[in-house]
Amino acid sequence: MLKQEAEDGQASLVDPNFRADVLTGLSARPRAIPARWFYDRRGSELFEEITQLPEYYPARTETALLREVCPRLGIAPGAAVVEFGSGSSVKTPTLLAAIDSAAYVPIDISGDFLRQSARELGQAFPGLPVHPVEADFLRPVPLPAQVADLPKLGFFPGSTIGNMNAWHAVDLLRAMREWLGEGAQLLIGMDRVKSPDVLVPAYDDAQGVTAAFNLNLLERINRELGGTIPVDAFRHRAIWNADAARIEMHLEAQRDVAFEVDGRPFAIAAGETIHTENSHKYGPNGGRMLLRAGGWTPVREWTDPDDWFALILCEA
Ligand code: AVJ
Repeated sequence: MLKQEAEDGQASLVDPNFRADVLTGLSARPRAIPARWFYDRRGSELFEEITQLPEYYPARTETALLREVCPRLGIAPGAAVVEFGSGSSVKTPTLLAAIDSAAYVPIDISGDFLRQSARELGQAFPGLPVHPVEADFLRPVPLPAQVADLPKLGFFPGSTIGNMNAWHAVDLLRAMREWLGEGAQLLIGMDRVKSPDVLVPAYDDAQGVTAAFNLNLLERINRELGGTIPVDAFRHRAIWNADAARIEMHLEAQRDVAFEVDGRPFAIAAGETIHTENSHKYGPNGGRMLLRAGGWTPVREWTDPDDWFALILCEA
């Protein structure tokens, strides 16, 4: 990794995969950059703000569901809880308080955010060993040796699985099954298909927090990859793609722009977009089918009264 000197004088590391994904994505047609690069420190903070928005129903719906469901999960004591994409671990205490777990392994791509929330969680659950893993869980994740012999409960909330198209989701589910091992269980949150009148505002809120979250990707490119992107020339767009059953987020150029990233020139015409995120939504059958294709057997499923969000417990 290459050292990058930030404005505050702190050296930080630029992930070579970030550079590669950005350069490839800006050159591709349609232009697209994977959503996982939203989550630098600022992006992770903005995402936490999104979860507090009145329009963003998934977070509060899932949190309420977890409160109701966790005490009735019937997980055997002594499991290691392995959370994929733990972020600030806001939902985790609800799970950890309800089951008698032996260890907690949060995995996240945003390192300093991860360590801070791991510390806070350790304080909230004294005596519970916490083993944070800074990793992109889309690549093979080595689980800490300390939990090797414990039964595993995978925790994959937030409908993060929705960021992937079906074949990548299946690959990831199969990989999780490998990492978690024989006899593992998985508790996964999946967002349901619903009216675009509910979906679109959830990704295009009145306060513009989601817009800031999307645009922060361009700021991050400028910060970390020596970019000269005129961020104010881009506008946040959220659209419901009914055929693919997904919300798409884009950054649309409002005028012709020319800029450099990592010394390479790019030109984007007015009206062209950079596709930055997919958030796939699943019906009950589609969701269960995806899990089965990923090697997991759904054993119990819970939804909120509106059927907006589902929590599914699976067995390997
Ligand atoms: C974290 C992927 C579940 O798709 O709802 C929220 C990310 N993007 N608002 C989602 C997100 C814009 C979120 N996930």
